[in-house]
Amino acid sequence: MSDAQHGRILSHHGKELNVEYVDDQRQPQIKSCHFRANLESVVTGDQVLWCDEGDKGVVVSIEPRETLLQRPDSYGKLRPVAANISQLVIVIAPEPEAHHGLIDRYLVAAENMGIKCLLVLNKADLLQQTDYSALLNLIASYRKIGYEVLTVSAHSGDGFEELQSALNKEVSIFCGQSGVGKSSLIKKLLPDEELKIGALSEAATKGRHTTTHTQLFHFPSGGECIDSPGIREFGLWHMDADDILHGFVDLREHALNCKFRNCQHENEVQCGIKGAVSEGLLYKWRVDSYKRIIQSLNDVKMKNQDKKR
Ligand SMILES: Nc1nc2c(ncn2[C@@H]2O[C@H](COP(=O)(O)OP(=O)(O)OP(=O)(O)O)[C@@H](O)[C@H]2O)c(=O)[nH]1
Ligand SMILES: [Mg+2]
Ligand SMILES: [Zn+2]
Repeated sequence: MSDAQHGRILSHHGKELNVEYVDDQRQPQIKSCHFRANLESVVTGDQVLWCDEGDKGVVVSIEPRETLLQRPDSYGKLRPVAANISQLVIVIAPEPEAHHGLIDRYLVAAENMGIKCLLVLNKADLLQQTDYSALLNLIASYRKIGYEVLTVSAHSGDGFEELQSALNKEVSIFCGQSGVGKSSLIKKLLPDEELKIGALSEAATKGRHTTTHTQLFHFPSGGECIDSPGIREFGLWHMDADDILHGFVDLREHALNCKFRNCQHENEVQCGIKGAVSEGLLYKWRVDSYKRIIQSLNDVKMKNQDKKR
């Protein structure tokens, strides 16, 4: 076996890893690798050490991660999604319908990772066809809270200059529901890359995701983007109530004005959150969204206690 050398995980599919490295001629190469069984989950974006074993390589260690996006799988086990990312790009569209609950959860995750968030409304070409005022109001609200929202169309190319410049020098992961056009956006940015684009009807009706694994792409001008499979739910059970509040950037300052440290913002006196809602300083739907997430943490806690009994 050769000496260990440095590499970067471009994709992870089952037991297969694609590792990018620089060869003796300083040229970028890709090697198909597997990983040592004792290694914790290796993910796209990881910096690793690997050894050449001929046809295949083997990843032997993961270098310390700067950031890690993770989420619980359907069994509640926490799974890493991607490592060393600097920006979360939350893609939404008029179709399939955007749900603010999912957006809020992504925002909480990004705030707690200390990375940038960018909201991208794709399929802007559809906006003329029907009345999407609810969606446009939602976007206006996120802008007011302080988030950047770009309006783009992977089909027409509208908004792509702004999108490209927001992605420059960042390592961005594209997240969101299945069918919003994450892969279509990346394909439009990088026409030479092979990416599968799915028919929306299939994703919506059969719950099938076109993209099945997380994959990293380079921009010629610098910066990288990661395509990921669409999701329906994003559990935050691995976080505590303080993390959730930290993730609601608009709520957290008002919560400081609550009289009680453990205020539930329901019927307590001197509640900073309720006060801010009545003064029109906070959106009630954001407060409700926050409470729903807190409730979901409590539900999981109760379930776990029941199991132990
Ligand atoms: N009208 C319109 N349709 C779009 C646009 N971008 C993507 N689509 C369509 O939306 C559908 C889904 O696109 P994908 O890029 O596969 O969506 P995805 O988010 O990658 O989906 P998953 O991989 O399943 O998570 C395809 O039929 C695309 O042609 C757009 O700007 N306008
Ligand atoms: Mg896709
Ligand atoms: Zn309160």
